[in-house]
Amino acid sequence: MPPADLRAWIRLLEREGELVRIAAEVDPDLEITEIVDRTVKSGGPALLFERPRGSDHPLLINQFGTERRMCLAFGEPTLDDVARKLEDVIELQPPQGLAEKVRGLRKLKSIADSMPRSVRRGPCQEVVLTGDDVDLDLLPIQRCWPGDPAPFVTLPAVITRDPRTGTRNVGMYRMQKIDRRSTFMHWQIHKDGRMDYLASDGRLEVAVALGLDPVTAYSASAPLPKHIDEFMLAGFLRGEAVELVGAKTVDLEVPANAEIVLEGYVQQGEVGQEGPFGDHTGYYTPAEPFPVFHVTALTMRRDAIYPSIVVGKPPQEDAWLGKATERIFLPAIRMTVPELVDYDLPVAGAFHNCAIVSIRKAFPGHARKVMHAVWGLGLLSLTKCVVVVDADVDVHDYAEVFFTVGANVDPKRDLLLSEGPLDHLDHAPTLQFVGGKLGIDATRKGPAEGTRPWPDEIAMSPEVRELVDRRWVEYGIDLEAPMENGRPTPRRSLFSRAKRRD
Ligand SMILES: Cc1cc2nc3c(=O)[nH]c(=O)nc-3n(C[C@H](O)[C@H](O)[C@H](O)COP(=O)(O)O)c2cc1C
Ligand SMILES: [Mn+2]
Repeated sequence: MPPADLRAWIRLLEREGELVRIAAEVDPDLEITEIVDRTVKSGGPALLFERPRGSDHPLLINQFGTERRMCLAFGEPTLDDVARKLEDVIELQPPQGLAEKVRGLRKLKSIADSMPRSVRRGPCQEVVLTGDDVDLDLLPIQRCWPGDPAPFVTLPAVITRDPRTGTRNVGMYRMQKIDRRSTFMHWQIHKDGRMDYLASDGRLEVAVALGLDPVTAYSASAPLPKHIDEFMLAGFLRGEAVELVGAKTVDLEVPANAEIVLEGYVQQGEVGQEGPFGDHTGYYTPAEPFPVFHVTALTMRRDAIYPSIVVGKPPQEDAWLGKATERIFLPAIRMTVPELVDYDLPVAGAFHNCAIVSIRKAFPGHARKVMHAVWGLGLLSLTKCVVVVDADVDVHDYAEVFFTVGANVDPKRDLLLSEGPLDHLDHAPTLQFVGGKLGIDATRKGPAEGTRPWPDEIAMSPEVRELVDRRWVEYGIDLEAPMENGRPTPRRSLFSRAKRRD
């Protein structure tokens, strides 16, 4: 079972040798970033800074920084196992026999049990500061990069409600500190929180939860369709409903187990210049207008722990939050694109720059159909470059993908230049938000698509592979790289491979 709250998570990390406590006083102004950057890039542990300068609250960072910790957070051996849990309910079919009916009911119950549950009290409200007592200076908010003009809250779960439908949304949107009682709210143009803001008749109440159990924290970053409550996904993935308690000064509910909660509101038309910010693109996002978030209450546990994350030139800690989404959403994508076998969003591509997709190709033009499907799917629609390969290519093995693109592509015939919406943070297009897209069809073609017959790829016969496997010791050749399916495992660069589906 995944950890119930941030403290249970910290205990688990400690038991697993995955956390280091730093007793020395360290400055949240830049110094922590440099420490974390080095730690993340060498696959190091989560860090609990016990004495961040200027604050009584410890700061937790790099909790998500490796695949192993991400799997510990979800309580599953691999991220594909997390995805399989969802696949099970997504693919629920009318049951046949009695045994299947019982299994089906159990699955339906797991969905019903995922709905958030209201409770009367929560540790997140042990301390309640309202009005003039609200003071963001109490928290060790990090200034991450030298060009950042102020400290930024970087790991928040921002809770809003759609004024028309009443549906809750939870998003992870960074918040630049303005003063003791206000921040900016950086919901980008394609995000659900911003839709709620635009739908409001002036003022929109907002609550921000900080320091959650890791699955609920992850769920804030999950790109669910607008009408689905991210806390429901969290409840499902945790196997236990998220418990919510009524906020003190706004009509919203917040996770009872949070370390810290900020309550308040944004007002339409009240915007200021947010940024620049050293962003996950590896560049500074220039200053842009975003709404001001007024904090009406700061509630917290008595000895609250403040969670943070640093983004920047990839790979950074957010790589594994992105990889979790890549894996967890595969079954959902397959619902609409069933020919899709697997996909990979390279960390170095900052997730929106490139998608590698493998398909079971069944008809001429099929690769192009899938490119358009990707460009029509949720936030994947912002993908700048889509590479399509056949089902037998391992999309997580970038050397194999590069080989396939080089070998199978006639640039004149196989590149599709299109256009459409692009990521808010993409600085390359001439206009912000919209620009060119590239599709690369690296599948095998043939006469049906108007080309010469396609040659066969070279492969040794299975009998000879088995023979050599059997006799290997006899030859006395000591190879360093272990064999995998009869060939040496390719050397993979950092983060190039999330675990392959079985
Ligand atoms: C560490 C981290 C920081 C993020 N910061 C922002 C941000 O400042 N603004 C934003 O719009 N999205 C940001 N995102 C991405 C959103 O959280 C993500 O797109 C999510 O789907 C938004 O929720 P929504 O789909 O309900 O709008 C961030 C993601 C992570 C992992
Ligand atoms: Mn959403």
